[in-house]
Amino acid sequence: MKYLLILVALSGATSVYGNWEKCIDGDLFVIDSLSRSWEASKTLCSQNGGHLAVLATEDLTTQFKQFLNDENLDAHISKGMWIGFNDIQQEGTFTWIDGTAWDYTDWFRTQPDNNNKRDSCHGQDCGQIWKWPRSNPTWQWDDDYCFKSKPHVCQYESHQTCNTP
Ligand SMILES: [Ca+2]
Ligand SMILES: [Ca+2]
Repeated sequence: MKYLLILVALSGATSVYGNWEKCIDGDLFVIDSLSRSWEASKTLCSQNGGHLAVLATEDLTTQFKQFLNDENLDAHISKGMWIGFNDIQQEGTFTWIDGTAWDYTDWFRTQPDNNNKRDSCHGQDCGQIWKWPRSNPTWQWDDDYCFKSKPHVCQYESHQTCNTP
């Protein structure tokens, strides 16, 4: 009985928050609006057979932003979503978690700033796609505190959903 109640609670959470899915170039991108730390988001994606989204090219990024706009995600994702890069290893040197070459960037004009007001030891080391200012969403990159809780985007490469004839 207790187990059943947990299931009910979980399904309730799904309807309150929500997921959005889109196939781009054969990969499935899934936005989970439930807030978690960057590390917890990374773990969740890999547990499900994917990884945090690697938006490593302009073409992919353009298609991904089109998806955000088509789904009107401004209304659901208030501050930003974790994606798959960080500069945890070496401050100022950002890398994609899957080893993809770092040869395209889409930073918001004031970023990355490694703001350290809330973490003087590490500063901001984890990547998000972000809309700022709120009145004119840009959906560009920002470095933020890895401990902060926010939605995230998982990427599932060559996913069956996207490759069924
Ligand atoms: Ca940093
Ligand atoms: Ca920042």
